[in-house]
Amino acid sequence: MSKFTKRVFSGIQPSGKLHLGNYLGAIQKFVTLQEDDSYENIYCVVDMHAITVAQDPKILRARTLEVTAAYLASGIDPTKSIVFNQSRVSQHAELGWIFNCVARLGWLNRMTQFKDKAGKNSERMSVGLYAYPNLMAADILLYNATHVPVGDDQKQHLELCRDIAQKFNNDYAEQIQQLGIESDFFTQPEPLIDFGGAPVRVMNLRDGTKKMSSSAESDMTRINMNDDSDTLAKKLKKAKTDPEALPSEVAGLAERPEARNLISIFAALDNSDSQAVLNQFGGQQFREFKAALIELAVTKIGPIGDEMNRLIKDEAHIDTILKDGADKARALAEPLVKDVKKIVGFMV
Ligand code: AQP
Repeated sequence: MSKFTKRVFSGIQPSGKLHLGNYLGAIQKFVTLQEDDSYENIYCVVDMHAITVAQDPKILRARTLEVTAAYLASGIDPTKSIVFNQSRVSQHAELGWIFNCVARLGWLNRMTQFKDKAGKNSERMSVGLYAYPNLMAADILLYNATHVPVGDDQKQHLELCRDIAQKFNNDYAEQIQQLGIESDFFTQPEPLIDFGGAPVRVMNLRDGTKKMSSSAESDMTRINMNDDSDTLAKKLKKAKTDPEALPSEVAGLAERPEARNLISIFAALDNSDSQAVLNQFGGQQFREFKAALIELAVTKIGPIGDEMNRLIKDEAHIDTILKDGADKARALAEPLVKDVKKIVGFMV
């Protein structure tokens, strides 16, 4: 009997530079959860998702090492959490295919991330990018995860994952029972989106209406986790603001996306909330606030970036961690997929 009552799964794609959105929306939460003994934590580098868009194989390897280094440098401890890369555990692909046959086209047609990424070129996009949420559901349900820490942008995919779990449980209720399983086969996972003071969504530094993202062309739109202190300071100094002084109440940020973003970044880095930050800086000009934000960001993110850069140089060490993690993940995934195969009627 496992000592854990809850199981966490989450992942990050090795598809671009890791930024502050990935840190505050995901990695910082992973570290918090790891400290809670009731959770068993599984953190994946989801390399199979990274090939859904055009990619360079030489860079994919480097990015996989970089995401792993970011996990470790942020405080994820491979002796406490399972850390591995997705493609090493083939059960992700097997369950992903079965879910392609469970999910409905109408469900996927509603996914806004595909629409955002494909734009007007949807005909030219890979089938993989379209079916991405089915593989994401497989990633989570393969471990019957109870909780999934993600940024707000992933909420819709999480809902689809829950729909897939429910449809599978319903469609195969009889076979599940025949296997001697009394309850639902797949657990409905709960998203963990807004906790620990993290902002719901970290926005682009040059346009507060867009999310901070690795695919934005200009590097000035984001803070990379391994930016050095000078770069970090330069980007925050140049971050877009407006001419007004900072308000004293959160309501005063409603029509001011850039101000709201910088305040919520400060709050997340400081483990506080936006109102507490405004209590301190309300009425002041951006220049004073930005100086404090730069100091805080350099203190919090600077050491993580330095440690990432140090770890990346030791490829063998990182690869050993990923291999060991994959062995542990496979031990959990293999029996589950075997049961799924029996349930759908495959000869195993
Ligand atoms: N801006 C963000 N604010 C809060 N959370 C964010 N996440 C990403 N961007 C933000 C969270 O980071 C985790 C990993 O994300 P991913 O690897 O699946 O990539 P993504 O969401 O596609 O991130 P990018 O950098 O924005 O990539 P592109 O540019 O390709 O869209 C997730 O938990 C996500 O919520």
